[in-house]
Amino acid sequence: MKTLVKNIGTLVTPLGNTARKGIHQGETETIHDAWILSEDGIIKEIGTGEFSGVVDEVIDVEGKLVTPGLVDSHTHLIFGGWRNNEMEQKLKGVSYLDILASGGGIHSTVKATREASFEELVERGKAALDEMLGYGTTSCEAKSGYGLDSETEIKQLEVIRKLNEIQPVDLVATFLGAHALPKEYADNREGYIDLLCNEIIPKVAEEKLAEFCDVFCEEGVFTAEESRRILLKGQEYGLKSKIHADEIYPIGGSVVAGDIGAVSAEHLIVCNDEGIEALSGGNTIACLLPATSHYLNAGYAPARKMIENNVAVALATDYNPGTCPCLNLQLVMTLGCLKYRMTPEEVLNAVTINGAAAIGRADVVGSLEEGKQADMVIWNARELSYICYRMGSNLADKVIKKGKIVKGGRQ
Ligand code: IZC
Ligand code: ZN
Repeated sequence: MKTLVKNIGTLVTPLGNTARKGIHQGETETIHDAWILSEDGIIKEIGTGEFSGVVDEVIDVEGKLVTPGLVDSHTHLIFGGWRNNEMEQKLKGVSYLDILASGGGIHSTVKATREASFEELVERGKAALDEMLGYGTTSCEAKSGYGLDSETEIKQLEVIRKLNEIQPVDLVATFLGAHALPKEYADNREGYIDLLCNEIIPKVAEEKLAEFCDVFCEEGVFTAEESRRILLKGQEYGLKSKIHADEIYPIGGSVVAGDIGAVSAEHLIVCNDEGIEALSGGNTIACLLPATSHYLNAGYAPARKMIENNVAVALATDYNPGTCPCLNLQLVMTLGCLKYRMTPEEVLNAVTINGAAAIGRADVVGSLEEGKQADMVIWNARELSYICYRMGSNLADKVIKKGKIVKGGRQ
């Protein structure tokens, strides 16, 4: 099946199979009057002017802007129940960590997720992915972490596997059993960490249910040393590392990330110079989540400083029921410009090739080049800067996944 996307007014894409950092963070290729030929979902050729040849399907984009499909590299996609009932507490000034310590927050989502059936979680995840696709997200990371027991963690990961089979967005699974200390283990931290290391991680690896292992390294949650131990155990079993680091307190998560060669460190709102140096030394991608800063009324990660220090920056939604119930990666792009002072080109790379690198898919997606998947967004825009500028609107006109229109137009 050959598909031609033609009349592309402007094509903007990063190039290559690796994360772009430092002075390369904002380098993009721009081609005017372009076309893209794909066959069976893979890009065969990109050219300009008239295309001559025979194809099975032609998608005329009428002079619009085209970019790679967006990659959301940090989401807590699978959960039962919302937490809007915590809004009042939040508005009265009760902090995120205090809500968690008093048994709410993650614990309330754990309760709802344990109670939810497999089918319910599939339905909820599918609805969320459908909304994401509408905003232009064609690949996405999805974490467990609302089970905190073997059965429910595995249930979440199996839901991710199922979703990968039944809808168009490509998912990459991350095991986040170390998201909080479950209530049953409140007096037995070691017991839970042993359970993770000796039972659940081996099982997740054996059943190939996740590619990454993640830990919430935070004051009152898991310490830097505990995080290191859990992530190294994951590595022993072939799970690459991610870490929630420096979100609220800088307790050493970014240093652990650099030390153990984590693929990415997430949040980094309060990352200090030592943390930035560790990330840069370890080739770890900084996965920044500005919509969460906005939602928590917190500060913003030092993105410019990271770019200056040769740390690759990815941007993601952090979609979750507590600190960011938002699926719109376009809004994240706007915040990336306004709050991190990143340029539209730096932001585009952060939500395409760098996001893809953060989830181990930079050889498959994240740029529009021969040999990569034909995942793209046709924008109701002529220029890249317009997408970042029009805060809050959905500017995705059509979304193409593996050469087929999956949102907008004829599906
Ligand atoms: O459900 O609160 N930060 N984990 C770490 C989260 C936010 C998600 C949640
Ligand atoms: Zn998160």
